[in-house]
Amino acid sequence: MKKVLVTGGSGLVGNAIKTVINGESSEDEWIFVASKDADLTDNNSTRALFDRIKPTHVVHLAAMVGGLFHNMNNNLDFLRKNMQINDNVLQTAYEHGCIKVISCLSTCIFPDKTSYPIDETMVHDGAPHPSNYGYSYAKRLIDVLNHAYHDKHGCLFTSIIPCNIFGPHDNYRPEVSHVIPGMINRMYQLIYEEKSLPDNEKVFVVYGSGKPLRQFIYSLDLAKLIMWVLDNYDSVDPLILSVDEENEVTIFEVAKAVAKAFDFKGKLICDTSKADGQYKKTASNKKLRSLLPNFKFSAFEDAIDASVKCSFPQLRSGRVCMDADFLCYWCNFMLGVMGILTKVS
Ligand code: GFB
Repeated sequence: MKKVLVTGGSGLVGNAIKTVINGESSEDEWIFVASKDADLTDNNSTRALFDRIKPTHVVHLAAMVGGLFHNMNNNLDFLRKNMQINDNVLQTAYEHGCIKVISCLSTCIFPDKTSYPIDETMVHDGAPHPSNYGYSYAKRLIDVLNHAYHDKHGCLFTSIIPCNIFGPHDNYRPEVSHVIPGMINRMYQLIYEEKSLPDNEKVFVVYGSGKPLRQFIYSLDLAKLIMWVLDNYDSVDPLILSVDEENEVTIFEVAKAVAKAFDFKGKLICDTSKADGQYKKTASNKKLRSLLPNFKFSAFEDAIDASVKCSFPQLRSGRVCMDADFLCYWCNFMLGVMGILTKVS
C-alpha cells in the first residue's frame, strides 16, 4: 500500500485527483495538503509536514502558478518561490526515503525558439519565452535535481510536463488566472452582472490577437494520467502529458467554445493592446502514446462545457478561488451527469 502525499492538493490538479480517486476503489492512502497546512518555501515547515505524514510517494503539484500576465509581472517571485519549494520538497523526500516523487512542470518551460513539435529531449535547448522565464528556469531545475538525486542516491524522482490545464476548481481571479478560467469569469460577469445592455448587444473582449495556439488538457484526464504514472512510469526522464497536436486550438477558438457553453448571444472582439505571449508551444505526446496508445482525452468542447457549469457556484459566490468540499460534491454531481468520470483503459 502506498501513502501518497499530494502537495498543492487544493488546486486545479489536486482536486481533479481527489475527484478521480472518489470514483475509484484504491487501497492506497492519499493525503492532500495545501499551503495552509505547510509553507513549502520554508525548510523546517516542509520537514515538519513530512515528519507528520511519512509518505512513501509524493505527487508534487505545489507551485507559484499563474497565467501570462501574472508571469510577465512577477518573474522574480516565480523563480525564487518555486526554486525554494522544489528544493525543500525533493531534499526532504530524499531524507525520508520516499520511493517515488512525481513533479509537475509545464510545456511553457521549453525553449521559445525551437523546432516543432517539441519533445522531452528539448527541455534545456535554449531560453524559454521571456514572459515566463522565472517559472520556466525554476521548473527546469527540477529535471536537473531529479537526475542529480538519481546519480548520487539512486532516487526515482521524475517529472511530468502537461500542456495548458483547465477544469473545475480553477483559479478565476483575472489578474492571476490562465486564459480559460479568465475568460469564464469575464464572460460570467458580462452575462450575469452587466445589466445595462441587452444580451445580443454585449461585447466580449478576447485579450490579445486571438491567434496564439495552445494545447489544453482537461484536469480530470491529467489526474488519471498522473495516477497511471505513479504506478507504471519508472524513469527519471520527463514525460509530456498533452493532447494530440491536431487538437491544438487558437485563443479565439477557445473564446468561441466558452461563448457557446454560456450560450452567449453577443459579439467577440480582440484587444490587440494586450500581450499575446508565446505564439505556440506545440508538444509531441509520442512518448505517452507509445506507453498508453488508447488513452482517450475528453473532447475539448465537452470539457469546456463542464468547466463552465462547475464554475457557477464559485463565480456566483464571488469567491473566485476556493476549494470547499461543496465544490467536490457539486462537480462530482455535474461530472457524473455529463458522464465524464470514466476509468483509464
Ligand atoms: O493561459 P495563459 O494566460 O498563458 O494564456 P500562456 C494566454 C493567452 O491567452 C495569451 C490570451 O495569448 C492571452 O493574450 N488571453 C485572452 C487571455 N484572454 C485572456 C484572459 O482573460 N486571461 C489570460 N490569462 N489570457 C502560461 C505560462 O502561458 O501557461 C505559465 O505563462 C504556465 O507559466 C501556463 O506555463 C500553463 O499559455 O501564454
